[in-house]
Order: sequence, then C-alpha cells, then structure tokens
Amino acid sequence: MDKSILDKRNLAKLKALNNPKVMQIVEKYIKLCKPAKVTVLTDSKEDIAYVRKLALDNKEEKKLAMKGHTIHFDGYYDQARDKANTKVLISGDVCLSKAVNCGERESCLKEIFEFLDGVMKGKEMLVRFFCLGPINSEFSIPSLQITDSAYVAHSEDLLYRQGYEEFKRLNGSENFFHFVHSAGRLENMKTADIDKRRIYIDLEEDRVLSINNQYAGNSIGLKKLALRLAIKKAHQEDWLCEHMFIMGVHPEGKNRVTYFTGAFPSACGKTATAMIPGQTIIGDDIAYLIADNDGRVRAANVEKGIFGIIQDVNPVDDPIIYKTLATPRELIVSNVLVKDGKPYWLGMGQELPKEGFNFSGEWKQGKKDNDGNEIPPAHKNARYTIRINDLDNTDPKADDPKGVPIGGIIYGGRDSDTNVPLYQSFSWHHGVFLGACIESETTAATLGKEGVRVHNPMANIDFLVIPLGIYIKNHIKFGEKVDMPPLIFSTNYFLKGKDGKFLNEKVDKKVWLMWMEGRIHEEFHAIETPIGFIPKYKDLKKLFKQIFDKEYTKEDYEKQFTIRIKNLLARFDRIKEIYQKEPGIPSIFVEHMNQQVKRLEKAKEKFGKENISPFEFENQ
Ligand code: OXD
Ligand code: MN
Repeated sequence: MDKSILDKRNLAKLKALNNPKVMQIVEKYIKLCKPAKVTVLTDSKEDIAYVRKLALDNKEEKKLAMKGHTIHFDGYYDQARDKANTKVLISGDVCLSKAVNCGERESCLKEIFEFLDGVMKGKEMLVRFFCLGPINSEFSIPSLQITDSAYVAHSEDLLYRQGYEEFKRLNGSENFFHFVHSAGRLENMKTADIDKRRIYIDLEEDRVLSINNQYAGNSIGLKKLALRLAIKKAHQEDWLCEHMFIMGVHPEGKNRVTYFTGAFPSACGKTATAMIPGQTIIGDDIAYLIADNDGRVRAANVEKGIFGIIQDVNPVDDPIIYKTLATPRELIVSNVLVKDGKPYWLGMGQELPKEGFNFSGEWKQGKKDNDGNEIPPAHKNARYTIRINDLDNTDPKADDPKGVPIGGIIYGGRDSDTNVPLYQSFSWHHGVFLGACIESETTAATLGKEGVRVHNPMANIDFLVIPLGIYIKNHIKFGEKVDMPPLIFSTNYFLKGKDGKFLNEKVDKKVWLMWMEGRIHEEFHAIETPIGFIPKYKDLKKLFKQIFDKEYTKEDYEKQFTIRIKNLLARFDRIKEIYQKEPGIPSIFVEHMNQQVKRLEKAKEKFGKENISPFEFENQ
C-alpha cells in the first residue's frame, strides 16, 4: 500500500482492529477508488472533531449563525430516496418478489465498479466504524463505512453509536456490514452525474455500494441501506427488522410506562407520534425486535439520532424539536432556505424571506427551475439531523442494551377517505394482516409523484430484500413464539370529510395513544366491527376532556368512526389483487383476507347500507 495515501498512523488504526476482512475491504476500495489520501477514524474525540471540521473545510457544510449549527445542500435533483436506482443484487434470474427492485448481480457489480474506478481521485477517503443498535448488546451490528463525503461521515456521528471499539470486540470475525459511498464527480460541491446514481444492495457480501448521490437516504450507509441488509439478517436469525419508532407512553396519574413501536410510511406522522407531548422517545425510524427468554418482545433503536423532516416543525406543533433546533448545539440542517446565517423552512410558524440561498442556489421568490416549475423557498423534504438525547423527552432506556419490552405496535398510513382514525386488531395474526395491508399516499420523501395511493406493507416495502410472502410469514411466526405478543393497532391521521378538510386535529393522536395504552392494561371495552375493535364514544369523550379539556361531540365521533364499507371493500380488492400476484403468501394471510371481505359484506347486508355508524355496531 502506498504510504503517501495510507500513512503509518492511519494504517496502525486499522491494524489495531486485528480484522483481516476489514483490511481487505479497505485495501480493495483504495485500489479501486484511488483516493489522494485515506483517513481512518476511531471513536476518539479528536477523530470525530476532524470529520466535523473537514465537512466545513471542504464546503460540504457551512456554519450558520447559531453556534454548532451547519447547513448542507444536496443537489437539486437529489432531494429524496431514489427507489428506481436502488436495487437488490440477485445472482441468476430468481425473481424475489414483485415488491423488490432487483438487479442481476454480475452486470450491476460490473457497472458500479466501473463507476467507482478512480472516483476518489484528488479526494480524501474516510474510513469509519459504527454500531447499529446499542453497543455491546445482542442487538449490535458493527458496520464499516467508507465514504468520500465528510457530510455523510459527520451525519453518522450524530445518528449512530461509535463502533471502533465494537470492531475490536469482533475479535477478527467477519460478521459485520460494510458500506462504500462516493458522492461522485462534484460541481459546486454537488453530485454532477445524477444520471449515474446507483445504490446496489449486495446481500452476498453484506455490503451496499452507493455512488453519485448525497441525499442522506441514499448516501448514509447506516440508515436505509443498512436497514435492507438487516432485514435479511433478521430473516436468517429469526428476529424482525422494522421501519419503526420506539416510544414510552406515560398515561397521566398512572405510575407506569408502556412501550410502543410504530411503522408509518415516510412523512406520515411517525416522528410526530414518537414526539407526542408528555411521552418519551427512544427512536423515530428503525427498530430491531427480538423475542426474549421471558416470552416478550423487546425492541432497541438502531440509531441514536434523528434525520427528520423539518417542514411544519414549529413551536406549536413540535415544541420540543423546535426548541432543539433553535438552541446552540451540534446539528445539521439540509435543503432549507438560508438568509443572513439563519435557516428558514416551510411551516416553521414565521414568514419566510423572499430571497436567500436554497437547494437551487441563489433564490428569489418566483425563481423557476429548468422545467418551468416555481422553486419553493425550502424543499418539502428538507431535513434536520440531531442527536436524540438533545431532546427534552428522551427515554431513560434509550441506550439500554436489553432494549425495552413492547406492549403495542401501531401501523399507520396516509389515507383520506377509507380507514377510521384508530382500531385494534382481533389478534396477532389479524394484526400482521393489517400491517401487510397498509396503503398510503406517496409523499416528498421519495422521488416521484406525490399523493399516489401505494401498497406499503409494514411501511417497509421500499426496504424489503426478501420475498414479501416470507417477510409476512416471519411476522406471523414471530408473534407465535412469544407468550405475550404486543397488541396491534392501526391509525390514520389523514381522514378527510366531504368538504376536503381533515376530520381530526393533529393533536388528537395523543387521545388515540392513550386509548391504545389503556387497552393494553384492559381499562377500556371496545366495539367489535368488521375491521377490528374501535373505541367507544364515552371513553374517547372522557379522554378528550382529560387531556385537552375539550368537548368531543357525538357528531365528530360518528363522522370519524363510520365504517365505510364501500371504500374498504375497494381497498381490499386492490390489495388482494397485489397479493394474488405475489408468490408464497402464507395461507393464514389469505384466510384473513377472505374473512375480512366476508365480514364487510355481511355487515353491508345486515345494515343495508354502505356507511355504518359506530353506534349501530355498539347497539347490535
Ligand atoms: C426517512 C425515510 O428518511 O423513510 O426516514 O425516508
Ligand atoms: Mn424512515
């Protein structure tokens, strides 16, 4: 190895790990990417500070006026996850599943290795070590990140636990993930060759190769790229890897905490749920779930930070996050508007300047892009990157190596006209069925058109690397092997009335949460409907009064909790069609689908109408 590229000091840091596979990987990508210099980083304060400074020195980040805050911009066409160019590499012609975007391994590797050849010429390669899950725990997955982006490496400092020591604990084992990333050729510090953006998931080598991108959902190995590798590992080892938050729920006046996880498609209220006032947060995005020896489900946060959507974070709707973003600390904001060193974003509760600097460069109100579209002041998918323990509501068990016991699982979606705001499944199996039927309208978190209804089982479809049928089967089996499976609930915060207005206030989710928590402790009865158990009016009325001192009317309840048979049947028709084309769907799932449709048809016949009031079910 050329000593002017990898000097003695950096080589010594690698050698100290005593891990031949780490050595091999680093050597391989030095040879291929041809960086001018390689810097190996440990968990030391100096090394972490080095990365932070490098991101400023090389202009991937810029200081904002507030101490510790920096701004990063991704390219204009690199503002969200690129699903089309993210592929799972498969040898031969085995089609995993309709749900998984696959690429033929050999040709994809050939292509990406060509792109990677010499891509770091003149640049610095950073070699970093992190740990997915709490350190030194049964959840830990050591992960190696190689990147030429100091922004990526800096973001990972805020988002993941340090892992250099974890790699030493590996004792030379090959059991770790690795990620190679290059932002590619840069123009004004932005990826120039967007048409060559590729993210290839190579399950055979537990690695992901990602090139020509900067947006964190595409570039940061430990986030959505590791989620894919971990889904395969979970499948092989009988645990679950989910696109879920973890939170502690603290009902007032009761001396207890009940932990929940929740899966929601991107930008559908997942972080907002985990941040409900008065509760505690463990994680907002990715969770590992295991069945423990006491017959319970335990979950741990894979991350230790939040890469959150900044739009609509304001002192009223998100006071805790807002406070964190408005006070001095180390954090990164991306793709917002900057004027005089101050960041501005949509929905921040303040008027935005009419000019400044944003993801399109110098910006003035009315500026149009090459397609003639008016450029908003800040991108809808603009983000903030913070440490979770910089929030006032961090749960004391956030880093517990044992994780936390889970009492409830919530599946959410964005649905304007079908699902009631809240219901509980009849059983674990029925709950898995509900999760597998999530349908949601697309948002700005992925490239492409917004507002299109798509099927998104367990909100994890974008990240599946195993056939959908097997993924569902794993969920079914997982609940069967624990004595106390969590109760499963479904929520929809986005139901609209005939006038097109939302039927619920944003804050109402706190009431739903307290009802779910109470159900786990058998404090509320519920009404049986064809789709599951829904809350009784009297219980919600009491909760609305207690929590918000608000009179919850029968009319509001009835509008929100009416069972819309026609829309539900249409929805299950759509989903059934998708599953009919999927190989290997477990028969128990098919049975649930058939029973679900039958229950809806029976109710339609019995009540002789398509929209049935919750009171009619209560009085039957
Ligand atoms: C995210 C996403 O950023 O799901 O969490 O897109
Ligand atoms: Mn996510």
